[in-house]
Amino acid sequence: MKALKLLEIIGSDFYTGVPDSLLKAFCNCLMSKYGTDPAHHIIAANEGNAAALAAGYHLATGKIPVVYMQNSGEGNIVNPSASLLNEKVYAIPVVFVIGWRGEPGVHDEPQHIYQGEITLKLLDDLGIEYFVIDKDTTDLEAVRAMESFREKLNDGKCVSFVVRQGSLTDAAQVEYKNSNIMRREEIIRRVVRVSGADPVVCTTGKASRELFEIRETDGQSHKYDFLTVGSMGHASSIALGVAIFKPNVKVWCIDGDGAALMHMGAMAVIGSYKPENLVHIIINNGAHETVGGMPTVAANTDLVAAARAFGYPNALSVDSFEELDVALERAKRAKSLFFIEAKCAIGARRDLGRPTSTAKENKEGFISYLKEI
Ligand SMILES: Cc1ncc(C[n+]2csc(CCOP(=O)(O)OP(=O)(O)O)c2C)c(N)n1
Repeated sequence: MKALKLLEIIGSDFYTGVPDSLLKAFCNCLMSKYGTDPAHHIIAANEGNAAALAAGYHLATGKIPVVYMQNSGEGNIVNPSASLLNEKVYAIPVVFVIGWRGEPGVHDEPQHIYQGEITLKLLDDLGIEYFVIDKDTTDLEAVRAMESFREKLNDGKCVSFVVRQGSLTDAAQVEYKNSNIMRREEIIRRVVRVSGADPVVCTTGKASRELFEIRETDGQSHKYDFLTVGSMGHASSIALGVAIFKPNVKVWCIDGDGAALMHMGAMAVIGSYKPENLVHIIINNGAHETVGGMPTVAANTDLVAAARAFGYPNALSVDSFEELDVALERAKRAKSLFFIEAKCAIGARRDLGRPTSTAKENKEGFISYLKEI
């Protein structure tokens, strides 16, 4: 069905969430209809934040909000669903729209497989009734589903549309761009040129796919890299764990702005412990580029000031390859925690591949390498 039709059928005037490639048509409709006008549409830092923001909208207006997300964000809504929205607590009605990656029987990447298996079960456990939208769902069926949802919503219950791959169509064309010049893949190439044989923990999405391909084309081992293929927002904490327990090894974290914002508390903890051997790089394109380019708030956030405020002793921002190379060399030699924001254009190579080894092979190679060094 058409994404715009689903918006009409739900009929809310407030939407918040974290974008998803499977919901690209839905997100693009919201962007072309509302942009990021906070009266109607806010892209949240994480899905739990979106659920809480939706609760605030309901408290202030008495109306019913919509929270959209990829099913990987279900984990982030468990706590606010169970302890804020649930009818045994405040009974705050929310309509969730969830993209179903890793649906059993549909080929997908390793990070989506188990989450895909438990997607509906988790909703059951959270007491959230759902309707699955697939390619054959008619507008009338969606209208009927929404009618039956209304009764539940009136009782303060949450409901969900779970969207199968390829089911929402007719995306409004939205162009996402900024004025930065550096490309993410080239930034990563320069990071690994300087990091050499040091371990690298890389964030979720295309950054890890690009890192994998760079190692392939340069004929280097993948043993240096831990690819945080799922668990968006947690790469820097993984890197912190490695850095603390491998104090004589320089550890590099390649992070994304969307990911860093998602669990920004991690930076406060890193800045507080100040591991001397950690370099934290945020590639800031101000966008969730991997899932379509929808904006994050990072284009308007002073990440360097944030890092400094969190206690990082060295923090700087670069927006050219010359500055980046200088900053990376400084970070390599530094004897204290280092932060680099690399301002980046939105976009990626069309023919970008995916890791050809399994997640477990990646982990085992990384563990053996950490034992060696
Ligand atoms: C908890 C969670 N929510 C949403 C997603 C879907 N997702 C994968 S990558 C991505 C965007 C990441 O944005 P950013 O960190 O800025 O990196 P970029 O894609 O711009 O390189 C999103 C939203 C996810 N994997 N996990």
